[in-house]
Amino acid sequence: MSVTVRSYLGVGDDSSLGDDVLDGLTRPFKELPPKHLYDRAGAELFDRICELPEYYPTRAERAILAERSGDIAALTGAAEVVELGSGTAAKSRLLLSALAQAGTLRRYLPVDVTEGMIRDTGDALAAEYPGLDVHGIVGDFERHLGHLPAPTGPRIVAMLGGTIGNFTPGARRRFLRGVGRLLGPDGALLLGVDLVKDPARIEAAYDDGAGVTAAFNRNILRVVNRELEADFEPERFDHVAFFDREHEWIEMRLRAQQRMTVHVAGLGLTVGFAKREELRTEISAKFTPRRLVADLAAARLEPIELFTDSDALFGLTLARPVAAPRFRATRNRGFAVAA
Ligand code: SAH
Ligand code: AVI
Repeated sequence: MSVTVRSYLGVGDDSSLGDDVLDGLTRPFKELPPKHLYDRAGAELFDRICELPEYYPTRAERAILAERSGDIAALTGAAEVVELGSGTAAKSRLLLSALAQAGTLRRYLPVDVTEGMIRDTGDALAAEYPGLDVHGIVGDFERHLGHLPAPTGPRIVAMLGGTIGNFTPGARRRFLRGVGRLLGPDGALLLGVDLVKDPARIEAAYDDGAGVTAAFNRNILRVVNRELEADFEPERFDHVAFFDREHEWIEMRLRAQQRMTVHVAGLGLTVGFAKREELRTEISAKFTPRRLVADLAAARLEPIELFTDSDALFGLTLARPVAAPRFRATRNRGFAVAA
């Protein structure tokens, strides 16, 4: 058993917060990428969101994993699990236990921007699963996946919780193509996606009665204040969450209650907000089976299974690389796809 943790977030890098603030707050429609929601406080708020009555994705995905992890273990024979955006790996334990029980599990490789979470989760899992090697990567899954070691056996790359929905559609397909290259020939992708449903149900999940999601959303301003010496007053921004019916995604925004000027001393930047001006902090795309299959196909992946919970709220797909076509020469010196 061993626990190794490597960090690829360089000193002062903090997953490019400075660049993102400079880019995102100086354009006409202001935006910050959702990865900055997750410092330690943000990660704790996300854990509380997962327990909320309105936030169904975690419970639904946990139910699917509880029922199907044995099937996934049998279908993949996986020796290792790479988990992208692993968080506290609460649900991942269902999968790891099924693989351990099948006798194939050797290594777990969590990837997350939040360092404390990788360290704590790595130590906890190594203690829970005797003989398990943990190789944690503290980094940005959009920039640092090249640092993953080569597979040592059949590999599952898992992205749970619907995190894939936080990409815009073009970026999502590019990302999936990159992930496909990590699988190796006998690997599989395990992807959790929130499904399209009644917009009122989705909006309630992102605007809970206890105000936990609002606190999670405002926390991004606290991160910018702390890391870049900014003077945002988070309480002067309202939490906004609405379902965009055209794109079929939910958006989280922060709306300035009045006109204000914010200073980001660390960047020498002054930013003006008009009254009711909004800053987008997250999109969370919802999927139909058709959209999911099309995204996978664009990344040269094909579904082996699409599992859902009993209320069809959430989907968990197991996908594999599409076998490369084999070509044979034809008589007129063209090429045909071999059967
Ligand atoms: N997989 C867990 C956690 C989902 S929350 C679950 O299903 O409950 C999303 C997680 O992804 C957080 O832990 C966050 O820190 C991480 N994350 C978000 N953007 C990231 C990025 N660009 N690179 C690495 N980790 C990221
Ligand atoms: C992690 N991610 C998939 C969550 C989601 O549902 O998009 C984050 C979240 N945002 C608001 N509530 C939860």
